[in-house]
Amino acid sequence: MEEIFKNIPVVSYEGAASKNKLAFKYYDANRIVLGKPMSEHLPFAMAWWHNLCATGADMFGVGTADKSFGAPIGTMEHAKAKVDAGFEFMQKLGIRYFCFHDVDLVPEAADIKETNRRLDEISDYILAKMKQTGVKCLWGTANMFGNPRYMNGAGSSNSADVFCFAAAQIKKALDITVKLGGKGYVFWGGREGYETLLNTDVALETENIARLMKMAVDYGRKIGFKGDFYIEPKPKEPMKHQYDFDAATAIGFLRAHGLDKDFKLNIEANHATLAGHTFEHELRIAAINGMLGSIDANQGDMLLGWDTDEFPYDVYTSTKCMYEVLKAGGVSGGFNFDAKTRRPSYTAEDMFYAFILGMDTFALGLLKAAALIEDGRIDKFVEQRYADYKTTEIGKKITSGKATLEELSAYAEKLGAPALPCSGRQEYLQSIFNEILFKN
Ligand code: XUL
Ligand code: CO
Repeated sequence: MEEIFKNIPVVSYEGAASKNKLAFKYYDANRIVLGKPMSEHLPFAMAWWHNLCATGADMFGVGTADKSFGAPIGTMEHAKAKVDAGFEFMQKLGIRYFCFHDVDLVPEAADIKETNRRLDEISDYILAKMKQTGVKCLWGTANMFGNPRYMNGAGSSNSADVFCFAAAQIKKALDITVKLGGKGYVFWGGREGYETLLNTDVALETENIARLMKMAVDYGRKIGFKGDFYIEPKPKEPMKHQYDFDAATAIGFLRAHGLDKDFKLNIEANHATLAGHTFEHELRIAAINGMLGSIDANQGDMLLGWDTDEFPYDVYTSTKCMYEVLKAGGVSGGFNFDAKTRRPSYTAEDMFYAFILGMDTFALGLLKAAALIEDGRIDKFVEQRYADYKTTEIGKKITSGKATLEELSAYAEKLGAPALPCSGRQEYLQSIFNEILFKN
């Protein structure tokens, strides 16, 4: 097999002092952090769509990057060239997982039977590469937003025929995910939402989405899928209102429809910020509800109100993310770089620099989050802040669920007026965060 990225060597760890552009400065796969190698804390994944398919095209212009990998675009030869490029890329970076949409893998044909045949062919080809390299599939999904038929959504479409087409695509994407041993299956409801209530039956649409998910669970379990289904919340874009607005909304939806045993969440940083939350907020909400499944690692731009899908470089945020992940005992899924190089970063080298940046940013985040936990001052502060509920009789009664309003009212009357709660000490805690972040 001819090498595709000829001028790129295998990327290895050289430490923070290295000036080698093609080396990791912080990601040291075998370094033990809190009892586990970095590579186990950080099961990184490559997104097929951004890395192997996207050319940097936007609403104002055609792509800048050449992703032909030496084959004519739109052919099965090209689909295979992408597999070759993807596996070489992952191996050179030590990336152990990939994620895909069905139509990232093959060009969609006019007839679904032919698309499915192509998917069978390409998945055989991918499977052979997986066996040779040990690279694994993190998750698969069906693209139910790109084709014009999904203009009103998939499960939420007003057309029953489109709904059936979505079901067919999910069935095949699940077949391929299971064939490739995927750990998860994602529902990102890109167009599962609406533009105006004037033409929308929200009750029917949301119930139909749940019906489609239930069918996916039933079929997946029937064919031996043991992994987690994920909802990937996002509040808007492409639709104005999307039903899976944020983690709390998605959890409520899953519970309301009895899907919470089979589903977890795939939390994406840039989706969190679009929802007006921080990444760490969404991770915390998922984690405390037992639903932290997987992570789409990227970042947005606070000056732009859309999903810019940038490679993560903000170490404050990656530290806060890893703090949540460590506290939650890790993720069952992984860290998929749902991120693309900027339009002017159009060369093959840029793809590598982007992953080096992302992997180093998360490695630093992991190291700093572990240091925050080992330092213990922040944890101790939080524990003391809520000490009432562990140490006082009345506090313990409240958390045991045995207190009544009458009793608490009598207690309050006896007290006359409560003392002010203790100081929140935000500035002091932030100074600890900085101290740890910038300490060598
Ligand atoms: C879109 C997005 C998707 C999902 C998979 O914003 O994040 O790429 O991750 O469909
Ligand atoms: Co995503």
